[in-house]
Amino acid sequence: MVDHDQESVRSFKIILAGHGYTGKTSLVRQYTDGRFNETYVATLGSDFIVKRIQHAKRTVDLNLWTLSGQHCDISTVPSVNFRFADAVVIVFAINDEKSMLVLDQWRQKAEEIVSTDTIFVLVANKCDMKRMQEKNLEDMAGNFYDHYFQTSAKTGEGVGKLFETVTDMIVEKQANRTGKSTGFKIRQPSRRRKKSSPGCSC
Ligand SMILES: Nc1nc2c(ncn2[C@@H]2O[C@H](COP(=O)(O)OP(=O)(O)O)[C@@H](O)[C@H]2O)c(=O)[nH]1
Ligand SMILES: [Mg+2]
Repeated sequence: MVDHDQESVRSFKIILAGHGYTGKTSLVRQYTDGRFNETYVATLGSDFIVKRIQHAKRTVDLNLWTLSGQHCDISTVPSVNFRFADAVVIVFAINDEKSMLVLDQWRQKAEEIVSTDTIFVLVANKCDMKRMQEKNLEDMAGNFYDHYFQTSAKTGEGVGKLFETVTDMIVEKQANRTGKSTGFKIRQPSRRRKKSSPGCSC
């Protein structure tokens, strides 16, 4: 017998990438458990958790992957990590300049393998802290991202909105493909598709 409940479950792959210590694991934990931990436990390789949500009367499994950001040379990160991603969330911390400098490298690494339909969003995390520079953080998104968010995994600010909006965007992209637009507007970035250049930024 066909299980119609199971049949209607949709599954999305969302990958959080970016420099180490920017709060990727904390963002996922805040979203899935509503908890924040001050203690740092480095992600080794990659980590994965599923959050089941209801979205527009459908059950959706969000497969949330976090990648280790402890790479001296991002060109050595296997791009296969990003394979089949519906959305790539690139995270930096507003108090960590280094994490801003490697954004392009992470984005280009993901672009080596994802489809042109993959959603790219940029997240400025740790918004509860003092920022490093007075630079307009939104400018960092340039023309490369579909959306930009400011979050604090510590206070929870912006975290629900981040994952909810990314889910909306994935649903909209898929609906567009089948000609059933939900009306959710996605900014159209003028992404360059080019390979990352090797080089250690440590
Ligand atoms: N103040 C503050 N600290 C944060 C925030 N997000 C993460 N942290 C802290 O930053 C450290 C690194 O967080 P983690 O999620 O492990 O970073 P990851 O390496 O990117 O996965 C931990 O000590 C967290 O408690 C945030 O939004 N605000
Ligand atoms: Mg981590």
